Amino acid sequence: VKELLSPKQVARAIGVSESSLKRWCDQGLIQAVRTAGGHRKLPLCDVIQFLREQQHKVVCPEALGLPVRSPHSEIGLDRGRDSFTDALIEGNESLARQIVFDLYLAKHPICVICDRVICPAFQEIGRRWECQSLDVYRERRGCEITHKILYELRRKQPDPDPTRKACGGSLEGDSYTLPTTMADLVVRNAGWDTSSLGSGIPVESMVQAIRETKPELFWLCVSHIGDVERFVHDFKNLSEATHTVGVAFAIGGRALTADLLTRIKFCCYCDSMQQLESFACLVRQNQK
Ligand code: B12
Repeated sequence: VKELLSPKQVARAIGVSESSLKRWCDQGLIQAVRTAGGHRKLPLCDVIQFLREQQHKVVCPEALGLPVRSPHSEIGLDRGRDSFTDALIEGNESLARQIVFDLYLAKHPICVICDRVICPAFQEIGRRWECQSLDVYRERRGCEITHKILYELRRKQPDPDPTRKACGGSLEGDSYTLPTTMADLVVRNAGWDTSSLGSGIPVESMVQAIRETKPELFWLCVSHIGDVERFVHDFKNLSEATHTVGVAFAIGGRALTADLLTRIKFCCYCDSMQQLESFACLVRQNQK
């Protein structure tokens, strides 16, 4: 169900008069729907799209249910990354959320926020954990916070085309959840109707998911491999299933070494969410 806002709420959020806003609706600059009583209502995802495209300042984000404007609004990606890292380590959920939404409203693509803010924050957390300067609970709490933010960003995306299905996840033994959640969001942002299968899925079940859902695009996240030979074997089954169903098969993740990549068959290897987004856009255009 789409979240709908009144022109008054949106006008307050962006600091313009209600009549200007209604005019923009009538000119088709912002999508509006009419209620049974004839009143205009604006879907939140379309309002956010409009604000990003027009680079419109949001003076009162709380009127849109977004985090209160922070002193971080103009921070840019590099400072955003450092502040986001600190916020995760401190467990400051509202600040972490503010930073991501400020960057998002400042028109940074979601895949760039993932690659240049969220992933480096976790690399830093991993580095500190490795040299024992950070307790593991801080890492786990950081993952929880990030998942909540990614889900919230997902809810703010426009409805995808229901005929373009994409799904993916990680295999048994690989318990990393952030990569597939991120891939889901990034591919969805490229217009696909995505559903992440989650992590740690036995290969037979993943093959079954491909046969039953018949996606056009499938992603496999590979962050951890316990037994390389078993992985190569499982991968072969998966690769055959994607081939039979005719699925564009994208893979990525830190455990895919150059050597391993020569032993497996796939359509596209991506080492970033930006590459995954480009691939998703390309497949969407080519398979119309
Ligand atoms: C969080 C975390 C965990 C959590 C994950 C929780 C969760 N719910 O996801 C848990 C607790 C599961 C965990 C466990 C382990 N971890 Co750990 N973990 C991390 C940490 C801090 C962050 C990883 C993460 O999710 N990053 C976010 C993702 C999205 O970023 P990324 O992996 O960098 O992805 C980039 C690209 O690879 C690409 N990408 C990734 N996946 C995909 C998928 C697709 C389809 C595409 C297109 C692209 C893509 O996009 C991203 C670029 O923007 C890293 C630190 C680090 N440097 O990465 C250590 C780290 C990876 N872990 C490590 C280790 C050792 C482990 C364990 C083996 C520990 C143990 N002894 O049990 C286990 C293995 C678990 C398993 N069997 O799967 C080491 C690995 C060392 C090595 N040489 O390989 C690291 C590097 C920590 C360290 N510095 O030592 N871990």
